[in-house]
Amino acid sequence: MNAIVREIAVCVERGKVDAKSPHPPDLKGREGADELTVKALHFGQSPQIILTEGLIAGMGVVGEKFRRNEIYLPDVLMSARAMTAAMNHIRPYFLSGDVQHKGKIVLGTVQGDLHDIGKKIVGMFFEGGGWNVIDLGVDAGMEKYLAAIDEHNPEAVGLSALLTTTMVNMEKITRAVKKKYPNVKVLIGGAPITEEYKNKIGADAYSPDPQGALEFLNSTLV
Ligand code: B1M
Repeated sequence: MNAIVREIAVCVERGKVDAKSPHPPDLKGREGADELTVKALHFGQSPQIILTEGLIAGMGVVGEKFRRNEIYLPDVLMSARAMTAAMNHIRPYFLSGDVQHKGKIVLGTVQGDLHDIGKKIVGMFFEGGGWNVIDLGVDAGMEKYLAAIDEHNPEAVGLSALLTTTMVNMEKITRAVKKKYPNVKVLIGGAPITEEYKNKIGADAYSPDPQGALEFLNSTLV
């Protein structure tokens, strides 16, 4: 793997945001995810590789360490900041040149859940694939989804959840959307979600990754 991409993964893993950041102390003064991502792009590194082999790989290690109690919530938060700083630089590369959008999708992280990194990546893929994304942010409940559908008249809604305790909130939102707007497709995803769960709650599709989610929109709605 490219050395800069490996360094970016380490910055996400260690929560090193940028050169100014004093955290972690042993990397003080060194470039962080912010500067290294700019550098990698400058040297022609593919944004896709930076995303998957740098950012997502680094965050995978964070998740493992957090699960084993080797790091704590403030460390995870710093890693999320480092990842967000880097994503701000690669996002423009995922944007579609299409002026004419294929359609609209309302996207959010469900009620009670504050994890938004994966949802933002999925949104980036949708935008890159020519879809107009209405992002409801995090902690979005049924009323927020229904109001957004009413206002924007989208072809689909996307629900993301990262916690086993919040994925249950997808059911209420899905059933309300399908009842009031039967033609609007409901697509769900996030680490704890499965195909069985999708069937149980009556959603139209589940994808474990952004590529599959985009494929669903393109194959079903275009
Ligand atoms: Co939290 N957290 N967290 N966390 N966190 C997890 C999810 C956890 C697995 C960590 C662990 O124990 N190993 C665990 C959940 C356990 C469970 O329920 N099964 C956990 C926990 C317990 C918690 C708290 C409860 C901790 C606490 O307070 N004691 C708390 C809950 C807060 C809340 O939401 N109410 C909490 C808080 C946080 C932070 C705020 C510190 C931070 C989030 C910051 C942010 O998002 N802005 C955070 C983080 C960063 C993580 C981990 C480490 C990384 C998540 C992430 O960004 N992954 C995570 C462990 C892990 O996942 N390895 C963990 C990278 C991202 C690219 O992947 O989000 O899976 P992901 O998205 C993927 C796919 O899932 C898919 O595509 C994305 C791109 O590849 N996808 C979709 C996602 N949404 C989709 C939608 C689709 C289709 C595909 O269609 C619509």
